Amino acid sequence: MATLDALPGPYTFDPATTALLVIDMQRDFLEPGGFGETLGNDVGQLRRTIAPTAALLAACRAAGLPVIHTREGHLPDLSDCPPAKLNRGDPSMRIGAPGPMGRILIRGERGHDIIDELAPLPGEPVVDKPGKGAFYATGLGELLSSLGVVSLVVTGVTTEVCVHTTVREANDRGYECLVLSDCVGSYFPEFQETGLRMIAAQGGIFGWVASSTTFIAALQASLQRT
Ligand code: TIU
Repeated sequence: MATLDALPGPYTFDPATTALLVIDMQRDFLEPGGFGETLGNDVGQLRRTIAPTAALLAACRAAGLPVIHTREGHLPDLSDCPPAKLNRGDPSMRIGAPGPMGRILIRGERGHDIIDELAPLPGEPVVDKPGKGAFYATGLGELLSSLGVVSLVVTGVTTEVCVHTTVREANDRGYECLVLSDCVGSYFPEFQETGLRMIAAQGGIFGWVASSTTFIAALQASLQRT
């Protein structure tokens, strides 16, 4: 077992039953010229997560933790995209519209894929999800059960949208979630701060929050003891 300082209090996990879940580190959200920037967002707010997430991936892979990536996106015929999600915003920038890196948030397009810096290794599962949460309409729950995972270390973008939705889904399903503050990002600094506070508030209503360096140190210390 390993324990680390977190908010609202110590987070204890067993590396043998813990997985890293990296949410939606896709070009459309993170790269200049992508969907996120097209919507008027500052991708720099998200790009600061790349370096710490790369270090985290290296540490988790070295420790033998399962690493699972997700991507938000839709089938080319949009049959998995409900009208309530599709018919929002400027029609020229909607899901499925031609964007700077292919059709926006469509599976198979360049913008939909994960950024090169954090590319999945062969064998690492990539869960394609049509919603904001990673459990809705995916096989993630079955995958985690098959791996015997009970604790989730969650990173990715954006803090208040897909990370939050996924953590709430996971919390309701009984997973103990640790969100790493420097490895999650929002286009809006105030949502980043409040989003993290909401997770750890009320005694950890959705989970725990710590920095990636704190988690990596606890992970490596626990493995040295075994
Ligand atoms: N992955 C994810 O968070 N999808 C979004 O659409 N996020 C926004 O903040 N828009």
